[in-house]
Amino acid sequence: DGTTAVAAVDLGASSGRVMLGRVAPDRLDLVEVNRFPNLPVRVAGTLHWDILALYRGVLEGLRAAGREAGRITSVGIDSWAVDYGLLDAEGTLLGNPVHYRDERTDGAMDKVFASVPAEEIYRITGLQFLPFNTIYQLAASAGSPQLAAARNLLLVPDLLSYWLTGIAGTEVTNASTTQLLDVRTRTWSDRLLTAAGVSADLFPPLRQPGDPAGELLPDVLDETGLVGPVPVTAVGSHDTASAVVGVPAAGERFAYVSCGTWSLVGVELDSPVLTEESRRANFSNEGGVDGTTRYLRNVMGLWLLQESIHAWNAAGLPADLASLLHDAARVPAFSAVVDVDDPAFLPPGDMPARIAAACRRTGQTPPQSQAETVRCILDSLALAYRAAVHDAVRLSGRDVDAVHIVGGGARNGLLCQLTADACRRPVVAGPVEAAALGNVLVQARAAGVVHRDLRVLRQLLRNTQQLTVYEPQGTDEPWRAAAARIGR
Ligand code: ADP
Ligand code: LRH
Repeated sequence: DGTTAVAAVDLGASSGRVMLGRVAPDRLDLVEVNRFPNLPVRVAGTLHWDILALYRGVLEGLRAAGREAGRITSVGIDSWAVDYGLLDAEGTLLGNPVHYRDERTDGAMDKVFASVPAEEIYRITGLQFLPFNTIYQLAASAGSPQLAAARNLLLVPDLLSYWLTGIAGTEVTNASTTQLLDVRTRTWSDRLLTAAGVSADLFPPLRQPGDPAGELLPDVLDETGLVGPVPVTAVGSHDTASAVVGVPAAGERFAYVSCGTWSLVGVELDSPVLTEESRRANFSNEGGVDGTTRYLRNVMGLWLLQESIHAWNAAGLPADLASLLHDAARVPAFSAVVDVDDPAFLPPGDMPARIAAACRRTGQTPPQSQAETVRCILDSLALAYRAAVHDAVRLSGRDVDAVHIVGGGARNGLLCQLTADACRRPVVAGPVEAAALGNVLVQARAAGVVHRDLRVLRQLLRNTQQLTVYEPQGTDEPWRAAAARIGR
């Protein structure tokens, strides 16, 4: 039919999926061929990713993609950032990758700051300070037999790519989230590698989105029923980098909320902002596709909602997302708001109880029902997006006319409307699968199927994907008052 078929593997913190993309210069279709839950496992007190279950989901997805399309021109992989597997001298995985929400990084930041001050780390990396950045995970496991035995460190998408191809590399957008990369040169910082207690040769060679990343191994072709050769292509392997490619913006005056388990809120720039003010606002200069800067801040995201539903289900209370959102739209706004970025919300646990405690701490009556708790979460997320968009604009000097919401949160009409109201700008919601689409597009242009220019790729998204616009309603006043209640 004149289209080229590529498979995009996109692993989020809540689910993984393999999507089949069919692309031509004026066509972009995406079908989900496999989706699987991403369920972490606590073993001996440590929270791990179930990496083999994820890999099985990838293989099953590739098989399904082949059945659907016949021939697959390329495969690309993206996932959540910062986490990694360690390989020994024979290339065997040394233990399951540890989850970034595991508490082993408690206190690790201060350990690193003792050798390199935070100000200097920011000048080198431009990265926001999150307790689970790879640099702190490594510092936390310094001196462990596992790290001593390790010959290679592979970030999660690079690990899966290694299993598929036998070739090890480090894709640069995801490498930028380690806080070990120099933001200007986009190469490893010796000073920070030393502070983390590792040497540069732990990392396989850097590769850029669009670079070839090997071919499926014979055993993988057997497992998946695909007919070789099937090349693997490096994409923006950080899911957020692929999601930003997948933002259907016209021009450059836009902000985005990549809205899934996390909400990543910011703008796209040509060059990093490394000012002291930017550091104090904890803004990140993450590496984007085509050398762009993803100038953004992490907001705790729909994790708060996912984990509340989890707690209610565990307590035997019925809690399904659609009816909770329906009910939340019918309870009063701003009854209570919390600072969603309070570190108390980071680890897994009883989120409704933590939210109630945060309300009490700030002199507010805690939510009295599930619907009120959900409303509190959504009002509070919109409030955090408002602050992050304002900070991004103020610190970068890039004014924005619209806020794009992509990812699963684009399906949440109440959240989209609240975001439009809070940011005082139209919200364009969709696509839901922006990361997979960004992944597909970077593969398609490496295959020469579509134009190289990001703007042309985004035009293709606007022409082919279903988008919903939410116009701002109400005034800024209640938002300002709500922000004041939590001191923001
Ligand atoms: P991740 O990539 O981090 O796993 P996703 O982008 O898949 O996350 O988004 C998952 C989130 O999207 C869910 O936690 C949920 O809040 C939201 N979501 C998914 N489907 C719907 C829906 N039909 N209505 C409202 N929200 C939805
Ligand atoms: C979103 C994400 C985000 C990171 C976090 C660890 O999935 O990649 O950009 O900060 O996971």
